[in-house]
Amino acid sequence: MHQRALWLIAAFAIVATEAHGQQHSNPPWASSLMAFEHYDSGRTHLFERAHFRGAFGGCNIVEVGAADASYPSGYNMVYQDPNEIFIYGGGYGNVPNSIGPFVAKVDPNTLEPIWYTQLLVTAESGEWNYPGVVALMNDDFLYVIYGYRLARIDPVDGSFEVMELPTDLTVGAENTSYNGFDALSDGTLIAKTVYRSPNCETLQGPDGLFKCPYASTVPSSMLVSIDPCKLQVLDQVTLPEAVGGRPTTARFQGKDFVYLATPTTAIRYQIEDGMFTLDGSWNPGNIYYSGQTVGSAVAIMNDWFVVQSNGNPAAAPLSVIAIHQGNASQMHQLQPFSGLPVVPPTTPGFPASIVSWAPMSVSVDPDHNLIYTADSYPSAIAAVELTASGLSTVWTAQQRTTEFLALIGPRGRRVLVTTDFPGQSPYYNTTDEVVWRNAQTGEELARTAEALPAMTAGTMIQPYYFGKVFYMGQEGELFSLKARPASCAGDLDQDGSVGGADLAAMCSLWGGPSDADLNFDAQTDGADLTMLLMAWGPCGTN
Ligand SMILES: [Ca+2]
Ligand SMILES: [Ca+2]
Repeated sequence: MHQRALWLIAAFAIVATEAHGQQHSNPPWASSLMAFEHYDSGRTHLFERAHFRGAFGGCNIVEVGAADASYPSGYNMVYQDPNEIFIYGGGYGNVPNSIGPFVAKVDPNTLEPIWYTQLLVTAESGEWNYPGVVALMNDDFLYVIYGYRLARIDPVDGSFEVMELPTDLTVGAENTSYNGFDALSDGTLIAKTVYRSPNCETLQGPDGLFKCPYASTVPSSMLVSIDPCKLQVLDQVTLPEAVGGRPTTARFQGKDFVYLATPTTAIRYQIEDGMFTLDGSWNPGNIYYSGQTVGSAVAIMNDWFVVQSNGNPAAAPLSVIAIHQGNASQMHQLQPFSGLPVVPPTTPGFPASIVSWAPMSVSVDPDHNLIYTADSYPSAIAAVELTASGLSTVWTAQQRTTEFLALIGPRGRRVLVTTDFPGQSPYYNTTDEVVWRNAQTGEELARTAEALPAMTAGTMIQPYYFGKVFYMGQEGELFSLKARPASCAGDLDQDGSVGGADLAAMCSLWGGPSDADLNFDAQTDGADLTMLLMAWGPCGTN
């Protein structure tokens, strides 16, 4: 009896840890599964505490729950814990119903808004409506950047204070937008502008960049540092060139840096007491091949700066580029898709010479020195390994996405989740499927059975607790998705059979939403117990 009790306690402990996660420290972000768009300041997109609850090497199905409420052009979500979740959106001014930036607190079970704060109606203000970001910091406030403003929001009721950020006088405030921010561990926010040409003021959202014939004539981007406590700008510098990708910060050898890919090279600034100093000693020279375009946001993988080229449509295949933070002359490059045929998807407005477009940035797994890359034109994604001798391709798979690649799960059980729209044109796809892949091998593990209304290009599947992810449709749809074994819904500890450990785990999670909510109704109750008992025994036999 005593032994059995201990065994049950052990089973409870394992499942409880998986269900709720330990409190991981990730300053300056709140300690949660997702407090920032890419979890950490290094933009790894690695969400270790989100789990894939399907089977590796088995048949999985995807359960879909849909919201009645509408959250137009959702960009990202952040969580304090499984019950306190928030969504930012409205920033794709070219999408129907996106009237301006909003943040909402969402009931995780019904997906209804608890509060909904419309920060600005850009149709009334006459401003460029372009996506920013929301983050939850370890001072327990939500910070959202949008246009040329930063708001600090009280997560309890959605009330907010707002500050205006520096704007460019030549294009005007109405054409200045800060596309996201990053932060140092002490909380200092780092943000950067993009500009819409005043000749393209009729174009909203990303159209203001991708469809504007004057997009290359805008001023060089501005980099600012902000004290979030005082809502004060600490420093501002003009970058050497216009930069599209969002800034990425890293602490290396005791110093704080911000890294950016420019249209010709990679640069970094050291940041001390909020002040920027361009570090000219770190200069990799030209990092692109002929025909390539500017890299998107940088990811930091251990000692390495990692970026992929072709953030804008390009006439040469994409490169993955790794540069050592300690010595910029140590650089590796690989074109993982250069051998693949490109059947031009005829994206309206893109020249016929285009063979590559990758609006997302890389994702990285620092535990395995693996880099995940995607290109919407050859319609492929890949895993690339960084070793002492350079970069090499581990696997490639046919998949067409314009989204970031979310990497979920603990070490040894990593899964890559992103969208796929086979046969459709990038930027103009009307539907998306969602695909889960074994991140080690590329093997497809699960896929939504039916196509969902399209996401906006350049967003990401949002990992959540309990094996779920959230999917934000561009016109306001919000779905929760959960992959699970087709024939073995009750195998909670994933040992290949449904038995006493799974029953014990379910009892420990009884009540609300949990990993043991097998029928996906946000309650762990008798209906789930019935499903578990019906599946009793080795997987695949019931
Ligand atoms: Ca089991
Ligand atoms: Ca249930």
